[in-house]
Amino acid sequence: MDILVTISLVFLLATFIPYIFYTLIFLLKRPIPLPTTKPSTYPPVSIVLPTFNESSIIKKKLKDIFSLDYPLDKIELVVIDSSTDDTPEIISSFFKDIQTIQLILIQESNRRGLAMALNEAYAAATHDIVVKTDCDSLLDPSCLKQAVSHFSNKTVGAVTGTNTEVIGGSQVESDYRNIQSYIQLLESHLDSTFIFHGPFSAFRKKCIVPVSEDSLADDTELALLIRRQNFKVLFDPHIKFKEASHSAFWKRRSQKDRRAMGLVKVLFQNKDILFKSGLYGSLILPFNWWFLILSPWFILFSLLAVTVTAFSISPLLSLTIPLSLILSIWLGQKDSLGPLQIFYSLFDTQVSLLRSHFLLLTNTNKTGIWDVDPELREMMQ
Ligand SMILES: Nc1nc2c(ncn2[C@@H]2O[C@H](COP(=O)(O)OP(=O)(O)OP(=O)(O)O)[C@@H](O)[C@H]2O)c(=O)[nH]1
Ligand SMILES: [Mg+2]
Repeated sequence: MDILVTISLVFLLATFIPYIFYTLIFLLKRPIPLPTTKPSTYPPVSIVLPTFNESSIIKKKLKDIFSLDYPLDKIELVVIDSSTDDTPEIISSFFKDIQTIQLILIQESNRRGLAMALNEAYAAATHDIVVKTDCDSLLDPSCLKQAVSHFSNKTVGAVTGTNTEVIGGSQVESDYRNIQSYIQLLESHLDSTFIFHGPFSAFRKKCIVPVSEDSLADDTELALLIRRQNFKVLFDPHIKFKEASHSAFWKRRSQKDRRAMGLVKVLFQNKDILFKSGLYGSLILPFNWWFLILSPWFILFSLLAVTVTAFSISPLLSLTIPLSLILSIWLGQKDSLGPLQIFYSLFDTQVSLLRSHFLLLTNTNKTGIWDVDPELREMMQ
């Protein structure tokens, strides 16, 4: 029994080691966000917007792009659309009398998946800085200026920002984003960050290469491919956006587990640069392997060991483990765990990752196509 308890504790500790280690380096290095510098010039920028059946929110998104604090005549909007609803018609009529932002509207004959659509849109973009944004997100007006300022540094190949407000008010997502921002800030300070976000990522056009056609994490994959070319790929918390999300356990699974699958796939596809390529390959990638690939299994083994220990004392006692787990999930998804809520957000992430491993092993979603979440679109309105 003692052995099982020890095993359980060792696994639990192993789960948290990367978090503890990152916290210690964070305290040692005390990374601060890169200073906000106004760009001296405003270079032309291409904004890429992929759309699939977004008729309920597309107008709002276009208005959001027009409210950016940036000379609008320096912006080209590349929309790549595979809708079967009237999204492209709404876009065309919105742009009918517009003279500032130049529109390039590419209509796909059928839905091929986001990654393939983006590869085509990036190739069509004509400017040296290319920003990618999702329809179901809102941008802070200053984010384009802030992102552009980084590209005057020739070593920077890409930059992403942070979700400062979760539309819909999900505490689970908000806690997870806060933790992730610390991780990304540290990684950026050390070298480059691993995860890039769909609502806002900016890339140096000459560094853009096609991502895998079935990619489920296109922004992270592209950032990594740019880091492979020895450019820095940074996180800047001054680049702010809003995105909708759920707290409910089952509703979170479809979005979060798919994104988790995407990240795990990117790590596997690029395992050849593990322990190479400076601190990125020798520290940041290995720790992301630990966060994303090892930790979920440690949690599972730890729970199993504790359940077996409880069973060896009394079968009835062993029931308390799954029951307390269910109770924690029930309270956590209602954002009602008080001070423990933040741990729940980590647990929820680990659930996604573990499930994503099983989904990948069973070859689920090989196409890179998924159902767009209508409830998240409603929250946007
Ligand atoms: N052209 C094109 N755009 C797509 C396709 N799938 C999704 N999109 C668009 O890509 C952006 C991101 O898609 P989302 O479905 O929001 O992806 P997500 O944010 O990971 O997931 P949810 O918000 O949970 O639905 C949105 O603007 C979609 O309209 C596609 O197959 N083709
Ligand atoms: Mg989305």
